Parts: sequence; structure tokens; C-alpha cells
Amino acid sequence: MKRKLFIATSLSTALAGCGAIGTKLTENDRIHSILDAGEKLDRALIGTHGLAREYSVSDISRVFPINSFDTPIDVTYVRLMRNAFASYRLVVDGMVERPLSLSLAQLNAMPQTAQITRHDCVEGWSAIARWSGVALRDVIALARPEKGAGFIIFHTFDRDANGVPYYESLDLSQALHPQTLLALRQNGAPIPPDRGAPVRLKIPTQLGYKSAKWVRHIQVLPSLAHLFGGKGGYWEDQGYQWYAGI
Ligand SMILES: Nc1nc2c(c(=O)[nH]1)N[C@H]1C(S)=C(S)[C@@H](COP(=O)(O)O)O[C@H]1N2
Ligand SMILES: [Mo]
Repeated sequence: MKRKLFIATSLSTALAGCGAIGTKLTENDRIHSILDAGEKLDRALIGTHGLAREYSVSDISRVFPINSFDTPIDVTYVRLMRNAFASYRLVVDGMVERPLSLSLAQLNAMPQTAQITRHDCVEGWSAIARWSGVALRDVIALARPEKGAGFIIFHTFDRDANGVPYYESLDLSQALHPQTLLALRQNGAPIPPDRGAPVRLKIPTQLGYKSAKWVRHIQVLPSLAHLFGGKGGYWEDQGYQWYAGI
């Protein structure tokens, strides 16, 4: 627990800024090596099968900050939003036997699951909400990953000020974790545009930046090496840990 707090503090001071508020990542080799060691220890001790704590309705936060790049202004996204996402499709492809293109109606017709969990942002805030939608593992099971598939990549509609797209990734065991959710609703209401509409990832076992908003495309790949900076995520490419277990 002490180590966790220490790491959280190091992250929020040394790696200030994962959202709209912060900007620059401070490079500090010593802290990075401590974080790397912590990451290895976490994976060895906890693995990826532990469950995040679930809360009760009375614990739901009255205020849940918005902390990301702005709602996408991408023409495709704006058109979808104007039409209440009626023509939105979640594309699932790559190393799968059965590529998918799922409408919101199809996602809503799949078994729904809910969780009241806490979101922890490395910038030093947490908030609890009820999230519901489709377990990612159900979508993965539908698509049937091929042998050799190792990673699930989430491509989103938003970009940073330089036009660099946000993206995230999980390995198969994290993606198949029962609490890893493709969220369609927060506190009972459809995810609003600034919260990542219509579909966002909610992974309560890892830090906030893993929970990609505005997901448009899920890609199954054997490795992360050839995507963007090669580290598996927008913030990871700038030094954040890929395995961000809490
Ligand atoms: N597509 C996208 N997803 C994102 C981000 C982002 O900038 N773009 N920011 C991440 C970070 S750092 C956090 S803390 C959470 C914030 O989610 P919220 O705005 O719903 O609080 O979204 C995560 N997912
Ligand atoms: Mo964050």
C-alpha cells in the first residue's frame, strides 16, 4: 500500500499531466526505473485477475470531472453525433476469424453488465460511478481471435493539438477480465459526447488513461511494436506505464 501511494505520488508530480490540464511530461530516469520495477512487481504479485473493488449506489460521486482531450471535432464524429449515433459502427478486425461491425442497437441487444467502480487518474483525483454496457470479453468472443493474437488496440475519434490520435491497448488477459467494460452508459444515462460517446472503455483495474473514450475501432494484433510510438498508447508513447494496474 505504501509503495502504491509512493508510486501514485511520483506519477502525479513527475509525470504531471495526462489530461487537458497538464501538458508536459518530465523525463526523470530514476523515477522511470522505480516505476518500471513497480510495474514488474505488480504483475508478479497481482497478475491481471484480481477484481477491482465495487461500491454501492450511495458511494457514487456527485461530481465526476471530465479530463481528456476535447470532444472530437472530426467531421465523421460530428456527423454521427448529430444523428444520435444511429450510423455509428464499432469495427472489430485484425487477427480475428470473424470481423465485426456492430451498431449501437446490436451492442445494446447483447448481455449488459454493470459495475460501480472508482476511476483513478494519475493527476491525483478519483471518482466513483456506475458504468454499464457490454463486457469486452463478449465482443472478443464473438470475433474469435486467431492463434497468435496478443493485443487488443482501441482507436478513438480524438487527437491532440498536433493531430496525433489517442489510442490505447490491453493484452488478451486484461481484455478478457470480467470487469473490462465497453461502457454505453454512465449512471444510467447514455455516455454524453464529452464523456466519450457512444462507446468508451472502462477498465477499473487500471489507471484512468487506459479507459479510452470515443472508441471507434478495436484491432487485434500480435504485437504493439508497429503502432504509433510502439509503446501501446498515446501516454505510454510519452513515458507512462503500459501496465497501469491499481
Ligand atoms: N480518447 C481519449 N480517451 C481518454 C483520454 C483522452 O484524452 N482521450 N484521457 C484519459 C484520461 S487521462 C482520463 S483520467 C480519463 C478521463 O475520463 P473522464 O473524462 O470521463 O473523466 O479518460 C481517459 N481516456
Ligand atoms: Mo487521467
